[in-house]
Amino acid sequence: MLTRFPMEGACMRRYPGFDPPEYLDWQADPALVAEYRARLAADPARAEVVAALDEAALLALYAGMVRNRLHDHALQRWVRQGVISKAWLGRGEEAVTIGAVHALERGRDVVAPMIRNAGACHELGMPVADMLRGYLATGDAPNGGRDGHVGAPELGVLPPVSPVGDMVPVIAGVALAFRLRREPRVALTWVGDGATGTGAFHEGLAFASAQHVPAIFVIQDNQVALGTRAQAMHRGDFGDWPRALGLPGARADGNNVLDVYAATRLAADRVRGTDEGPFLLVADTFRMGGHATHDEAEARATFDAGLFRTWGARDPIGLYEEHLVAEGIARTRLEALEAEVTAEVDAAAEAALASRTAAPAVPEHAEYPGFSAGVRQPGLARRLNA
Ligand SMILES: Cc1ncc(C[n+]2csc(CCOP(=O)(O)OP(=O)(O)O)c2C)c(N)n1
Ligand SMILES: [Mg+2]
Repeated sequence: MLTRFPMEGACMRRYPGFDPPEYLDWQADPALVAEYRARLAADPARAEVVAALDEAALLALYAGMVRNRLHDHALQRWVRQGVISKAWLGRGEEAVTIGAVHALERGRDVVAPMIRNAGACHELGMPVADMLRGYLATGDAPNGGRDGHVGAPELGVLPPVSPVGDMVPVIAGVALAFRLRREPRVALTWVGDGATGTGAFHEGLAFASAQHVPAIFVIQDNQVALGTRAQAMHRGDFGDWPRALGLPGARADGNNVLDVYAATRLAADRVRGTDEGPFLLVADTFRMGGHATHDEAEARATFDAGLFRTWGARDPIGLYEEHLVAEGIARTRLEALEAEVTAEVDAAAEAALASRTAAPAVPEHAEYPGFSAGVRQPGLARRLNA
């Protein structure tokens, strides 16, 4: 039985020590709930997409965001316990990942998440235990324990890479293949506000644009990159970029899962099987913590506390709960679903930990033919380190 932290007007359990302080005693601000619901009614095309969602689909979006947050809590717990040294979280940005992924066709479309979009993996079918095994680098992790980046190409999820922006040209290529083969499939990747400054982003987008590929690029504008505020990196507004680039585009409230869902679905409908793409979607949100678990305090010291307050009040899970309740879904229904997902993630964490003894890391997995042989050349390692 779950012990529930302050419950009045909120559903999801809050976790002192893991949740950002702004989420701990989260109470819905009626004005923000009204704004959230008004946003969904404002655009008739998006409203129609949302209206077509049945209760099961609405609840799946809820479960997906809760799963995403609890996956992050599991990682935070391990960092605290010294099981792993650090983790990258998607806290406060769950709606951008979950809304976009649910709008795609599972088993057909392909996504390339950033590490902050880990929720894409579990929502496209990767067991949470496998995602966690990736962090533990066990021999049975999806990538054999090679590093912390896991994906499942067979499920349509490419593994993330460290160089930010690099998945833009990759996804452009995937989408080009779809177009050349005349397959009605869509490829999507998220790009951070910081990563929009890379050459890879601009080159990839220019290529995708010239080739009219069926891709969606989501600028996930969480307003910060490492310890730098977006204004220090950019002038102007991302909302102007689609027009500047001559591309179809739109803006979504990145803390409103249904708005992201509808915007992505409309974008996918537009580029699927046509030469209208690519589509550039700008999603506004905020990183409710550090770049990763190691610099939470630094982020708090660097960025204005008002930002955390403003965006903390817009917790994408809390606001969605209020919307669902206003739509007639009982809080007890949401609580039961949350309990189910909590049990699922707890069991996944246990299973992943068990892999450390059942399937320890395999040193040979760290070797790549050619490259590893090269590094073993006499003197090369010393020269590389020089
Ligand atoms: C090409 C490249 N340059 C620099 C880095 C170092 N780096 C890692 S994350 C990061 C900031 C990314 O910010 P943003 O794109 O806004 O994504 P966010 O972390 O906010 O999700 C940087 C500069 C990198 N990984 N790759
Ligand atoms: Mg950013």
